[in-house]
Amino acid sequence: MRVFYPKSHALHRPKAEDDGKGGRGRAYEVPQRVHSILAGIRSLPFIRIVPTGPGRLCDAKRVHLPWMIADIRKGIGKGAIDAWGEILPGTYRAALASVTCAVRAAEFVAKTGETAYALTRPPGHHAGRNFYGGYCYFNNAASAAKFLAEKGRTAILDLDYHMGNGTQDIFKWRKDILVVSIHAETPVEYPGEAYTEITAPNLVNLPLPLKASGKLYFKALEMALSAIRAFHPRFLVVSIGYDIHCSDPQGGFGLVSRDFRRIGQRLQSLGLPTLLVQEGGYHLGMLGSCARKLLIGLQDKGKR
Ligand code: OKP
Ligand code: ZN
Repeated sequence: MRVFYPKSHALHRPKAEDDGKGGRGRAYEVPQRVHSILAGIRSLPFIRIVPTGPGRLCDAKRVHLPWMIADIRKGIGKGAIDAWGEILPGTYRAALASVTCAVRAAEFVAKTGETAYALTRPPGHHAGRNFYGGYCYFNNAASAAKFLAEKGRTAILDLDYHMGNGTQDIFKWRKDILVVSIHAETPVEYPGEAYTEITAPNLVNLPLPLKASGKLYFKALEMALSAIRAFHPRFLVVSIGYDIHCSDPQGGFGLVSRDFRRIGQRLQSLGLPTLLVQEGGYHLGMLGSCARKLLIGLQDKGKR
């Protein structure tokens, strides 16, 4: 299994963020997230970690309108849909490196048929064709999926706690890309009412109540896997967010660390060339073990 991460992700280094109550609080989407995940998986014998270099404009252009890319590059901020799309001096370069990291990992998956993990940061699934926000600027998973869809039908499974409204905006109504998403019900949770209820024949939304139990979660996961099998894809892209862990400060279903191994096993059971793309997950002390268990589960050949 190959793990890619953008060398320059730390150019995007928010210190504080809107606390949703009219004030400022500590930033959650920080460089330490990548370091925590790398520390958790580094000793796995079956992975090779590959840092990726500067971003390529073409990777953002695959899924975003030119004005939106320029908006972020110049720091204008017109495309931001909320307070969590702040553009800092290093944001554009980090976000572009992040989307290219995902596409490079997709190139590896297409070439080898093996599994790859793109440790992208900043994340991407709230970025749509012409908008961004929720810590996201360019949609890493969507750009990678679009690349893969040129080679064959591609299913995206979004397992982040928050609904991937950007990914759904980009791919709604496409016949060759399926988007299945398990998330905490909006409008209660981010992204809120304005971005919920995207309906199209190729979108399968499986909203769960806040604090849904592990039992309910794995039921939803089985439904998601059925929908993916019925689509007969050639590739699988998984938007993974460790904010589904019960102790995450921004989310939390009733999942504990060992559940990530089972998630990995269930994903592996599809038998598809798979690309994992990092989205959320904000408990810095928990990210490493979640990632480690997920990758071990993906490697459990033939289990479950
Ligand atoms: C990004 B990802 C509201 C806080 C909202 C923004 C959440 C962005 C989540 N009290 N914070 O999907 O993990
Ligand atoms: Zn999230």
